[in-house]
Parts: sequence; structure tokens; C-alpha cells
Amino acid sequence: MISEKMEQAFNEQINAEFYSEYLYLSMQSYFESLNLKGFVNWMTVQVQEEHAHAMGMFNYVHERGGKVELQAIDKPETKWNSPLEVFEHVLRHEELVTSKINALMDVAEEQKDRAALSFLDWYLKEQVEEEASVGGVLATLKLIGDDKKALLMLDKDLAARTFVAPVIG
Ligand code: OFO
Repeated sequence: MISEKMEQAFNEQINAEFYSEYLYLSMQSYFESLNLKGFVNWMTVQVQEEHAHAMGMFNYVHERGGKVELQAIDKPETKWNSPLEVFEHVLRHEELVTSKINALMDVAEEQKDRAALSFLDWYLKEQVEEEASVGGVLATLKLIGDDKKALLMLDKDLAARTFVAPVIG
């Protein structure tokens, strides 16, 4: 059984993961409007990953005898001025999520919930990977600048990303 405080903290993080899914879906729509299908694909995979992150916690709370109460998901941004601006936003967002996972681990530590700590370890490692992969695309976009040909080459690269259902926990 998890404590009420731990359950509440997980519920908040589940909402944050669903918000991430929503935000990336909004970014996917932006790339659809630019007809950059590789970027669309990258965002499609990101959306699926965020859904898996949310569901991993959703299932975990139930496994521990807790209850999930879904909250309203905030409206995500819908407008960006360039792919570069989108990926700056993604990196900022992932850094925020990393801080939220750290805060969740702080609650687990304070509650002496070692099982939750060990479960959350996967999320912490995932955040390191997320920030690195987003940082890589962002660095390439900075190099590309206004070069349309180079942007289309990156778009082709991003089309290769595939979703692999994660084994969480
Ligand atoms: Fe769930 O990792 Fe991104 O937000």
C-alpha cells in the first residue's frame, strides 16, 4: 500500500505525463502544417512514449493498492515560429519533467517508500536519455540555421525513429 502523500504525488505526475503527451501532439500538428513528415514522425513516437510513461505510473499506483484520480489536462501551446523554437521548447519541457521526477523521488524518500524509489529509477534514467536525444536534434537545428536543404535532410533522419514499447520499472 502506498501512503496518501505518495499517491497524491503520483497522481500529479500522471497528469504531467499526459500533459507532455498533449503538448507533443500539439507540436506534431504544427509539423503537419509545415509538411515536415520526419518531424511529424519524431513527435508521433514522443507522444506514444509519454502515453507509456503515464500508463506505467497509472498501473503502478493500482498495483500498490492506490487510486488514480485523473485531473484536467491544461491546454498546450499551439504556435511556434520555427522547428528550432519547437525543440527549444521541448528541451525546456523535458528539463522541467526531470525536476518533477526528482521531486517525486524526494517524496518517496521522505515517505521511506523504497519500492517507489526503485520504480522511479527507470524514469530518472529515461529523463537522461530524453534530454540527450532532444539536445542532439536541437544542436543540429542550430547548425542548420536557414539552410532549407539541410532541414529536409534532418527531416529524413527523423523519419527513421520508431516506437519501442518500454519495459517500465
Ligand atoms: Fe515523460 O518524459 Fe518526456 O515529458
